[in-house]
Amino acid sequence: MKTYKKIGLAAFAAVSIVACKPKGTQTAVSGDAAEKVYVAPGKHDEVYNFVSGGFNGQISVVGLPSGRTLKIVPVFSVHPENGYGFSEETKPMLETSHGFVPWDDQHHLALSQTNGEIDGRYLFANANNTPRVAKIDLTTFKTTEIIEIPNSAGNHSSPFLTENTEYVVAGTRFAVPVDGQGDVPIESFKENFKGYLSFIGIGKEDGKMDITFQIEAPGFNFDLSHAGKGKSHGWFFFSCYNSEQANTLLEVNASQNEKDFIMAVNWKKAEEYLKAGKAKKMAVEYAHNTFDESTQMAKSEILKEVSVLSAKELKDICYLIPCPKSPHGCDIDPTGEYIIGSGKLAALIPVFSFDKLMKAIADKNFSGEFDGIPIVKYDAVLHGEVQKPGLGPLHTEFDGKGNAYTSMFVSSEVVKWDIATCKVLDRTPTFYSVGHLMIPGGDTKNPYGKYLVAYNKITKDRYLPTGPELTQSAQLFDISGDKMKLLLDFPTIGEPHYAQAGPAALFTKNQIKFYKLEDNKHPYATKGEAESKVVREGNKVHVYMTSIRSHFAPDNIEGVKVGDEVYFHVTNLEQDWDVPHGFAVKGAQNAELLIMPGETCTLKWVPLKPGMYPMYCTDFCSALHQEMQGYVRVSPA
Ligand code: CUK
Ligand code: CUA
Repeated sequence: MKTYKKIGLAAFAAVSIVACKPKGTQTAVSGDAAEKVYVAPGKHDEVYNFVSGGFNGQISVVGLPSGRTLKIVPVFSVHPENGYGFSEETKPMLETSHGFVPWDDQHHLALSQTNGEIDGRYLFANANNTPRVAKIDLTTFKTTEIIEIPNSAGNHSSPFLTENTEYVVAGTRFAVPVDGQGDVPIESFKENFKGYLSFIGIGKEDGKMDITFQIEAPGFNFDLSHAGKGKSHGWFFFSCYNSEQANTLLEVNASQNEKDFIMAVNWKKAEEYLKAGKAKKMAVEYAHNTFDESTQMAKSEILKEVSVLSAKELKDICYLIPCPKSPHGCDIDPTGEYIIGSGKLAALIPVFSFDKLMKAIADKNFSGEFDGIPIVKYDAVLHGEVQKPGLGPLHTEFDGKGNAYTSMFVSSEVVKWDIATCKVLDRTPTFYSVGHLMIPGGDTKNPYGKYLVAYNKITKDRYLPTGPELTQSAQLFDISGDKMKLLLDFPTIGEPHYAQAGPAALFTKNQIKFYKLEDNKHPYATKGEAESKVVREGNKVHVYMTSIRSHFAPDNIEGVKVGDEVYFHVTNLEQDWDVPHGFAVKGAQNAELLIMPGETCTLKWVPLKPGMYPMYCTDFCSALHQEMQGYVRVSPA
């Protein structure tokens, strides 16, 4: 760290590409680590950790402190293991205005909150590539809703939520021309490219997502954000930068401000303007996909309009706080007073004060404006700067005891500092190049504390090699004492970015163990073997099929012809926890089905050649599982 001051910006940029191994650091595993992470056979973990899958597109559920993977929740990528995106019921979940998009890049997660605390109801997730936000129902761990974000490209600044889950918010990563008007010269950035922030309202009772309004801001690229809480409830804070040179920044005191900001957004004020009819209706196209738990069918609708408020015209909903050098993370402490911007290339971490921001806005203590948005003076809103925190600050979380923890990507470490004094208290190496870090409840009003998990970008020598691609990984630290202590390394599914976590009891209390057969309103449900049948409608063949330990009904099917569209609607008649049945047929173009007790799932198959096609249950369900099979005879057309 000694040489830190002497590294010029150019050198800094170079090291930021290749992360360095922390110096002089042995693997300092805590002496009592084994005891602290050991969860005895048959015992449950203390915490649920929901981890983003990055380019894997899914979310994994990990128990802490053991690091055991409990489940992969399919969200934005098809998942052959349980037929997500392959079954007729779930295909509509992956529809977009660009058609069926069966993959995405999933980075950030947000657990629903009530009064600023995790309430265990929903988990929200973003898709970066084709901009979407998903909702996972935590009673079933199923993705039940996906909404596409119009006027947006790269949905990285998302999802972030307000303290009562009034809104889930998504900012565009790429400034873009509005939807439908994208065929313009790239040179016309200044006139045509805008940065949109989407406020997705969450229904109080049904949890349904609806894009209540968008705010049209200048051509910024938005990065991470967090909502205000407590005293700052009603505000949102986004880190942002303007990668193009087209702007009106010349009026600004350039040395300090450069071109990077935290944008403070007064969303309560925006709501007032919306109510007062100040929004314009804009024609757009975006998909809204919902999974109906009673029929167990998803449907996809294309919506065609969105309400847009202009930050420039309305003047007092957006303000810019200068923030040095490519801010990435933007985090709000549990009290709602401190706003922490992490400039990836900055040599310090600025901490802004919400009270000072309010005063600066009231006093119009501005240094200029950027495309109509006032810029408050850096010094007027600064609480303090954390000096020499390390290299490459990215993300900050909190323990609720007045401490902040920031990930340092370039110097591969986590740094603990005191929010009041901005003094560094402790630092610990990570292996290697930590991106996000996460403390259970660490972005809420009431952090659970105790653990910190670092999600690392590179593992190099930490695990058994597996060819050119090595596992991604997380590291668990004990933060209950003054010093952070390394407890455990554990591999992750895909590339982990952000994660969320909370005490297990918040989630276990709501679990649904199976679906009640009597409540199954699926149009092709078969509620008893006596009702099983094969129905032909033109070239469509509907097989109303049941599964129960250990047979299918019907299990021998004749009368199917080459080129028919065969739909196997399989209802699992079991009414007990943890008894799924699988279903697969030879040559089927889709994946298998994995049908939960009381559920109906549908596999579509178009046989291309005459012959005898075996089908079978893929999930070992009883001693007679291997007998759970049948035949489909396919005759020439
Ligand atoms: S990003 Cu991954 S390290 Cu997409 Cu939140 Cu900061
Ligand atoms: Cu049902 Cu194996």
